[in-house]
Amino acid sequence: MMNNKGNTTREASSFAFAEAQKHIPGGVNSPVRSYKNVDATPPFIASASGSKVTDIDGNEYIDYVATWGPAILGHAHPEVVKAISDAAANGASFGAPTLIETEMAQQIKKMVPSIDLVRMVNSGTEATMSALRLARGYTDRELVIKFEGCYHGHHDSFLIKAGSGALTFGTPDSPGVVKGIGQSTLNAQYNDIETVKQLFEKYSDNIAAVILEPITGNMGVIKPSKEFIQGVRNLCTQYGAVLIFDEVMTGFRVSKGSAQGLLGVTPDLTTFGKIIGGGLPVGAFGGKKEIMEKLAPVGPVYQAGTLSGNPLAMAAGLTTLRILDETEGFYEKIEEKSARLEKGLQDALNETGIPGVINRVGSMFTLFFSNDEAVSSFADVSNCNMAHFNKYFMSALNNGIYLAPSQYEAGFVSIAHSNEDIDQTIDVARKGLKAL
Ligand code: KE4
Repeated sequence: MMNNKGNTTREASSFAFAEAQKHIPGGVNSPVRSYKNVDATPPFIASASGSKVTDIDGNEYIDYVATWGPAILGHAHPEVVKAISDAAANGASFGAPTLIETEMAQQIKKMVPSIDLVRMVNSGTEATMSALRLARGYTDRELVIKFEGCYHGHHDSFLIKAGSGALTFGTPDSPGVVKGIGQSTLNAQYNDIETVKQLFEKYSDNIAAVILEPITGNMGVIKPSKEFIQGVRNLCTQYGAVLIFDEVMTGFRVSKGSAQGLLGVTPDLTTFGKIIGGGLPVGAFGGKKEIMEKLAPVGPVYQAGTLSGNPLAMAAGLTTLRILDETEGFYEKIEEKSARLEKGLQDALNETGIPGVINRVGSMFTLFFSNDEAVSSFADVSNCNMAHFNKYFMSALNNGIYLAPSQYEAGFVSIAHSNEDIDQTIDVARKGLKAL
């Protein structure tokens, strides 16, 4: 609730955070939730419904974190809630094959034609880690090229100049990552095909895979140039490296066919997460039959998981994907909402004269506090005015708008966001920009 200064009070969250820090490192189960880089107390969320989240102080916020992407239908969608509760009534997990796992695989294949076979796991990290091992097993090569600022989860091979929380906390090379593993990871620059060419010319047939976010979200939203994304595809084909699109965030977010459907570039393997779990812990990796069949129990590359494909996560994820696939005009409608938000934010930037760039693809967006004309590289993001971001973020939070607490993240619009939500967001944004 608002105090007499027109700010939300978060007293209960402050107490809860102090208590949580006695029992959980940093009081959180994932670092970005700690608000450490914005030096504030994170609201402890009590519930969520549609486009809103409510904290334990009773403050309601219009939500653009969307639990970091999954909540494209909005929170507590009735059909998803029912699917989870119906599944739970039959038992949470069996550790045995179930019909719904096949239905889930069929649904993913229907929406993403590059997938011949797909394996379910329990997180995006597990998906990318497994996809990399598979690519190494398939090619009998070791090196992987990733891109500075891209984040693929916290697997050792990827915590080298990673994005998202690793960037936010300035720990691009996390302690504990075994030197040898780090040496098998090469970093190129996003949207700079020359840096990729140079690595292939130098390491040629030692490169097992190239992994990238086909549209980034973990250094904020950055679109690939056609020359870059097609160039990466061509180099992988030329040198026999496996091209992995990490679509954990973009999968079913930016279009029904994911980023690969939008960009018209086909990877060899794709990783998924977030939306395909409908809010429950799920990841997946899939792609060409000849590669996927190297995976145990068919082939020699081992990968496993106690709760992989469990009935509750499949129920939540399959219900979500079917709604996305079968609702007439779903993506057109969410595009309209997202474009309305983008236009309003751009108008607010223009009116206040605050330097900023908005990058948006479908319902994922980032407002960069940048003096540049465009933000299309990790270097551009690194030049952003972080002091402006932090002040803007706090103003939004104190006025009921729930954003990701880092310039290196994406915001997400759901189908549940109303025009009133969006117009209120724009008003609050204008107020925050004016105060900079
Ligand atoms: P998880 O292991 O967190 O499910 O997924 C890792 C991952 C892999 N690939 C991409 C493209 C991702 O965006 C992610 C996770 N995204 C972050 C948010 N930028 C998760 C939030 C967090 O770390 O708490």
